[in-house]
Amino acid sequence: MVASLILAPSALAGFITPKSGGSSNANQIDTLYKIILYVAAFVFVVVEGALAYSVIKFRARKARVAAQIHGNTPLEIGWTVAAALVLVVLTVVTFVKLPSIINPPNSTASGPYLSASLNVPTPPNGKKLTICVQGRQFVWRYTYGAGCVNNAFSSKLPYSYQEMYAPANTTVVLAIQSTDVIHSWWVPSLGGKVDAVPGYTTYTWFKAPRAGPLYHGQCAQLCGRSHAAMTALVKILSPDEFSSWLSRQQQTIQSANKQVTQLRQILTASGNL
Ligand SMILES: [Cu+2]
Repeated sequence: MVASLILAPSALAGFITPKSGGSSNANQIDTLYKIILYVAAFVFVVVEGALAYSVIKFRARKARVAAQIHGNTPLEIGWTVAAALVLVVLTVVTFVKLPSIINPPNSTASGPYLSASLNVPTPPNGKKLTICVQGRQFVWRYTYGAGCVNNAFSSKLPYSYQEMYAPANTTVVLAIQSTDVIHSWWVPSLGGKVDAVPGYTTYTWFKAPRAGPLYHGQCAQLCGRSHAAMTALVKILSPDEFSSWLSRQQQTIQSANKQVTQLRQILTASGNL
């Protein structure tokens, strides 16, 4: 019963293999992982099987003297070449798969997200949405829009904390930074795990195939006492829903700022500030 549960592929999915489904790079990482896992499992079974067979079949018995064999050239060449071939195949497969993991694909959504850059990963058609991810003890902050790395405050870009909103079918490039210690951005279903390092900007991307899902993530670098509380959520919306969410968010921030300004004026006037 337990064995059949363990052997069922669905029970294994996401347990000993990477999560996937939220973005094509996550799927490619998952596929590559499985290819290597299955090849390694096959080698393990063959080697351990031969070992177990030999240990049992040729075990010490009374009044029996074991044949002393020294060296077997064909066998030794055989397992050296076989091991080398396995490595060559895995290397080739890995390098064939790598571009689809590293390079962002084209956006399919016709959003107004066009931004060019020299050092940021950019899909071939140039259409992408840039979101800055800023780690700090102990929360993630997301700033939306091109220029979020340098001009987030002067451009008054909309932002949110902890829960990121992103459009489906759009290549979303994340520029990842930290304001204090090293954090690590990791939403398993969306692919790459990337460190947020103070003083540097690192990058990853995702392209969600459909609107609706809510993906869970967790800071993957021990960053202090409340590291465990540093979770992340990514909600995928349709491009239209995303646009209206973004303008709503901008209005909410503006009116909150207005209230703070008013409160400050009242407190200053009454001598309480
Ligand atoms: Cu952290």
